[in-house]
Amino acid sequence: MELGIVQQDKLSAGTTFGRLIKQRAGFPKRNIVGLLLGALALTGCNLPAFGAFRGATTQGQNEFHLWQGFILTAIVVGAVTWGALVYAMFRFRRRGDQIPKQTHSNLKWELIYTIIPILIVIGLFAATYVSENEITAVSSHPSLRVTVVGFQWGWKFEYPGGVDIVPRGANYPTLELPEGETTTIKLVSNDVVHGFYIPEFNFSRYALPGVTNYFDFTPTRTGSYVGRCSQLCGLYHAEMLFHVRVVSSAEFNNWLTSQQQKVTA
Ligand SMILES: [Cu+2]
Repeated sequence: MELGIVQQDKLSAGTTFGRLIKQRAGFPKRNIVGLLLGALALTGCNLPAFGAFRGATTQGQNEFHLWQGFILTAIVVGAVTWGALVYAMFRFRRRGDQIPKQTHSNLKWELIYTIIPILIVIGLFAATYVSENEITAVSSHPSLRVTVVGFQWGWKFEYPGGVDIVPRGANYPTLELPEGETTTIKLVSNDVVHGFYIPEFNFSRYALPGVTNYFDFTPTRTGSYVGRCSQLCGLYHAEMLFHVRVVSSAEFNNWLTSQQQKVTA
């Protein structure tokens, strides 16, 4: 009996903290949701990039928003999971030698923790499906068509009018693109598999021998970007660099005209 009293004391001491937690748990959930939404609204469009490029093309920005959505979902899932874990650790910690109330299964909660993850996966899948379709869509009337040829070890950019931009000595070739206009890229390889990768466009595509790939770039801001080969393709793979230069439409037309005149001259 005495042992029972001791246990009772231990229990009552333990429950003080439990009551505290209970009181805290009584903090209206609406307030927490409100706080989270408020924080999100305050940050607005300036949500962190979570390590990705924000994208210098409409396609790249689309990809970036998909990335943000995935990371935010992961943060919420992580917060809920870790929150539940830590709460359970303190709320239901061992308070004495008494065996706690034995419970078995809870249909409501089991349904909730089965259905919510399934809905999250469906949501992520749907968002990916929609975004990827938009990113890989090829315009039927692009402003410009450029053929990109990957070869061991360099890149060749073929513009209309017989303009070929190729590596010259130690100079990497530059892919010129007009800002705000859609360029369709036709990507091929002359020999082995190469990876046509422009990090700031959030875009990479294999250049495969015997396969022709098409995709669009619609640059949203002028500037210079780095391009590289993302597939180990042989001895001088590391030399497969190129520049990307996005200029205004007028500047681009001047450049292309002058290059075309050089061809005919
Ligand atoms: Cu390569």
